[in-house]
Amino acid sequence: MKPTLVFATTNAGKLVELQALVGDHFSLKSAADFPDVPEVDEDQPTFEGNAVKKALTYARATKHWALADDSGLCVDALGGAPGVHSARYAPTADERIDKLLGALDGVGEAQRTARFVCVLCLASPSGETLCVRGECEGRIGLRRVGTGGFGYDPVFLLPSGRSMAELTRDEKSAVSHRGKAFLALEPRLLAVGRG
Ligand code: ITT
Repeated sequence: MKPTLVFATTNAGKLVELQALVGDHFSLKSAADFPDVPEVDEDQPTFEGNAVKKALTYARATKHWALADDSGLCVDALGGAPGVHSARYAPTADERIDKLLGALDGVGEAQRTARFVCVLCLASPSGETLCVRGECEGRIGLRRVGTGGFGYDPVFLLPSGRSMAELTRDEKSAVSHRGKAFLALEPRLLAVGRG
């Protein structure tokens, strides 16, 4: 029987990407399957801090292995913002993109460099944690391109010139911050999956 792994996330976009990566090895659940677990206040100053907090909360409360993803977009011309505040930069995904494009109004192409960062934290029911980080370099485009992915993907341009939202799910995982973090965690996850 496959062990249970709880994705400590309420973000449907992350869930779809992570499901494709680990679904073969685990019986997967998400935060939606555990409505009694209180919402985690993501008040830590780092991606690592928030990822550990989310993973430990779910591992301890559910007594299962838990995996959390804390991620965001760091824009050089904005001093690394929105960073750990990416999900709360504005109320909706559309408004977040509008705010970002507005903040970069007048900033030339060469200065629009940015990176997506993802920290994955795996926590055991007894409270041990392992964190890995993945990053993806690119720049912020002048307008939205593409309909795939989620969040800031339509305005994140890869070195190829394509936006993240133009990639298929598998193409995105091959280059993305989340895909890279997952690769670093995969050996440990597979060992947990074997029991
Ligand atoms: P959980 O905490 O429940 O996992 P969340 O959306 O609040 O969901 P975060 O606090 O980690 O997650 O915020 C991450 C935000 O960064 C996310 O809402 C997007 O706006 C952005 N983001 C992260 N990864 C992204 C990706 O692959 N493509 C586009 N935007 C991304």
